[in-house]
Amino acid sequence: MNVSVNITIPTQSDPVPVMSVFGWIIIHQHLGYTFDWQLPWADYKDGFGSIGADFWLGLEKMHLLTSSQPYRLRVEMQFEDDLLWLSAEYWSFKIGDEPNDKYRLEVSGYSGDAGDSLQYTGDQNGNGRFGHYYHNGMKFTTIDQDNDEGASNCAPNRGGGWWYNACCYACLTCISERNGWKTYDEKYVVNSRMMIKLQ
Ligand SMILES: [Ca+2]
Repeated sequence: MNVSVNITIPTQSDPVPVMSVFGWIIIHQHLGYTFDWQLPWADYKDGFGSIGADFWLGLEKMHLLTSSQPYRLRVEMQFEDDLLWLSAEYWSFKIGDEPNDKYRLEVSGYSGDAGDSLQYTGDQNGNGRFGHYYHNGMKFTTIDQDNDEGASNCAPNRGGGWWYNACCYACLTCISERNGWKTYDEKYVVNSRMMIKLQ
């Protein structure tokens, strides 16, 4: 049950409208593949889209909220073909500041049925590109600001701004064949949303 609510962002005077689902605030929503997520740093910082459709709340607001009080993160995703909805939750979700941290991602306390694609360290045999796909602790990167661990910028070939490493195991702002949450499957994520709630 989605309802529109106004939230107050610490240090900002104007209330911000968002969609809320059972007390979870939607900070990102990606519906199908009509929206072009390849937007510059300024847009990812300030936010874009509309709350009932494709939507990004904005990194500065995410930072101000999650640095003022402890928040949880819930990611809900629908995959191609089987159209299953799966989820990944993190007990703690925090976005760093812009000057020092470039909106670094901090998550911990995973639970869910989609797998922990933000902290992927290779398979149980030690295979996989250990470390290259680990998103927790990464700075944010956009087409015009390369803060990722890859030799070049990960964003241009993948579609949108994200907490890339070198480059991604999870991406929810990418073009179809890159948009995924690969601890579940190699399938694309068709629809997704990220939501936060106070601990
Ligand atoms: Ca780079």
